[in-house]
Parts: sequence; C-alpha cells; structure tokens
Amino acid sequence: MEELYQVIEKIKTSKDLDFEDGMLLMESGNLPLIGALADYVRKRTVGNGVTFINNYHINYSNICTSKCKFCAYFREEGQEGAFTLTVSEIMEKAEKARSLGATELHIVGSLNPRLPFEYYEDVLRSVHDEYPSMSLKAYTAVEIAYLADTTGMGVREVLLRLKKAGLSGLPGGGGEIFNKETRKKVCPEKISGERWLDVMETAHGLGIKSNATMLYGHIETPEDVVDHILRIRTLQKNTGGFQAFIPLRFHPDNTELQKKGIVISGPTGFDDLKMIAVSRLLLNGYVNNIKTYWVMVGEKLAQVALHYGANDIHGTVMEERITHAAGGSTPEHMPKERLIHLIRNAGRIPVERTTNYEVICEY
Ligand code: V47
Repeated sequence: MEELYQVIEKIKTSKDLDFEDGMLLMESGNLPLIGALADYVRKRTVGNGVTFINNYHINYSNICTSKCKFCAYFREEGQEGAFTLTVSEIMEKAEKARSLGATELHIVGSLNPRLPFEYYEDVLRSVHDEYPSMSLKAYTAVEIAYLADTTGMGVREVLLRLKKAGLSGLPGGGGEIFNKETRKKVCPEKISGERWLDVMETAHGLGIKSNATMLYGHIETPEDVVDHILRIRTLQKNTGGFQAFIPLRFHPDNTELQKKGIVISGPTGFDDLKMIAVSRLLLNGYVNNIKTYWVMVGEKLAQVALHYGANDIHGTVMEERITHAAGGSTPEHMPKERLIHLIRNAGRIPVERTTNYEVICEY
C-alpha cells in the first residue's frame, strides 16, 4: 500500500499518472487495491453503465505478407486453409448479421497482395448500399497503411475514399506493442508503432473515430506496457478520436512464438485484470471506454473485469477466427441476453450501444 501512496494521491485529485507511476502499478502485487482504484476512476469517468454492441465479425481473408510471430490466423497463398471471401460471400454474412439484429460489422483481414484497392471499396459500398443503417467498423491502421503504400495514394486519400464508400470507423487492431525492439521481435514486417499512431491521427483528423489495442502476455516488459498506453494517451490529448482502449490477451497456440519455445503459455488471470486496471488508471478519462474482450479473456473473467476498470464488454461477435486459430476456446457467439445477464449479475447496468457509443437501449 505504501509504495502506491503517491499514485493514490494523484488519482484522488484526478491528476495524470506518469511513467514512474505506471511502473509502480505494474510492479505492485496489490491487485485488489489497483482494481479498487481503477473501479473508482471508472465510476468517476463513465458511471455504472456497461456497454455492449450487437455486432458481427467478418474476416475477409487470411492470406498475409506480415507473418507476425504471435499470429496463428494467417496463411500463405495456396496453403491449406487459405481463404479470401468474395464480395457476394461478404454480402451473405452481412445479411445473416442483419437478420440477427446486428448494428455493426467489424471487418478485418490481412495484408493480401492479390486484392486491389477497389475490393476494399466494393465491400464497403455494397454493404452500405444494401444496409445503410449498419455501421461499418473496418480495416485496421495496418491495412490502411498497406493500401496507402501499395496504391501510392497515401493514407489520407485512402481514408477519404473508404469513408465515401461507407466506412464508419476503424477497429483498434495492429497496435500490438509500440516499443521498437519488442515490436521487431514479435512482428518485424509490420508497420512501426509510430506509423500506426500516424494513421490514427490522420483518421481522427478526417472525423473517422477509432479504437486502440495493445497485445500483452508475450515477450513485452512492464515498461513496454506503460509506454504503449501513455503514447495512446498523448495522441488522444491531441485528437480525441479514440473511442475505446482494448488490452488483447495473447493466445500462444499454433504461433511462431510458441513453436520456437519463446512463449509457452498465455497470460494469467492476474495479468488480465491488471492490464484492464492499469489501462483505466493511466488513460484517466482521456479514453472513456476500457473494453474487456470476452472472446479472449473468457466470459467469467470479463465479468470480473467490470470491477477492475472495464465498462465495455464488446459484443455478440458471432464469428471469430483470430483468437480461435490460436487456441481460444470461448464460444464464437454470445447471445445478447447472455451479455445482459453477465452485466446485470455483476451489479451493473447493461447498455446496448452503437459503434460511436450512443445509447440504443438501457436494460
Ligand atoms: O491486431 C493476433 C491480435 C488483433 C493473436 O476495435 C492476437 O473493437 C491474441 O484488434 N492472440 C485483432 N491476439 C483483434 C482486434 C480487435 C478485437 C476486438 C475488438 C476490436 C475493436 C479489435 O488480434 C490483432 C492482434 O493484435 N492477435 N493474434 C493471438 N494469437
């Protein structure tokens, strides 16, 4: 408790925590205290509602040149299991999503050299024309940078064209971990952390909101975690464009990191709760929504995380490939009623939201 005294004082007076404070939190074993502090800041920032969305994930392709060491989802062209959906296959999924009441499609894929830019536009335009009220949260900052480079159009132009085709916002994927050395070891081919932040800054400047993620539980250090979250906070102070921060729990099965014996098992429940709490405390109301992603942490821990700083539990999902390729064992679909039950049973108020965190219904 004593070692956290200076941090507690700052939290009480709503002061921003600095790098050193973040390290004290990361190195403390007093998880109940850190959780209680995060819960206090959560309540002060967003109150007692816990948001979720009726959504549907669509992965359009897994053929990828990035070959990240933590990823079990990607395939090489021609390899067994490689796939790319046609626009009409995506439309079938969009129809299924609509019939299940989804208000958002979460569309992400890979860096597939065979897909022309027009494919990305067609996907959005076709879905948007047919289902104009469906929100399209599509393509990570990594995909946007790839399209900018391969077409020579630049990030701004790519984003403007996708916005015109129906893009509502960007998901937070591809953030991984920003520290240069660590990033080089886990995803050497991926854009740098600085570039990821630049793409987000450009998107925010064009009125395109986004999420932010951080992948934890592989080879990152506590310093990397604090640095990552503080860099998100710094950009957020300039743009205000991040809607949610999502710590993503690393799943090691079938990944290069596991095959090489570098990471044998994933993070513990203690790590999962600490990441949520530290994120809430360092982001201190600049990013209002801290999301616990039940697909990765499991529904029971996601429920507990609602008392450790989280105020959003993502959504119904329905189809998920990235976590499941890496050993994820949660169901792929969570009925809305079950999410409502989990939230209510944790003593909180279930709130169905839109992509942009507008309230659809309080239950
Ligand atoms: O960028 C890849 C991660 C991300 C593994 O914005 C892995 O609302 C764990 O970004 N173990 C994609 N994680 C998922 C993502 C996301 C998910 C939910 C909501 C939102 C949002 C975004 O998944 C990738 C990468 O960081 N990932 N492989 C793995 N083996």
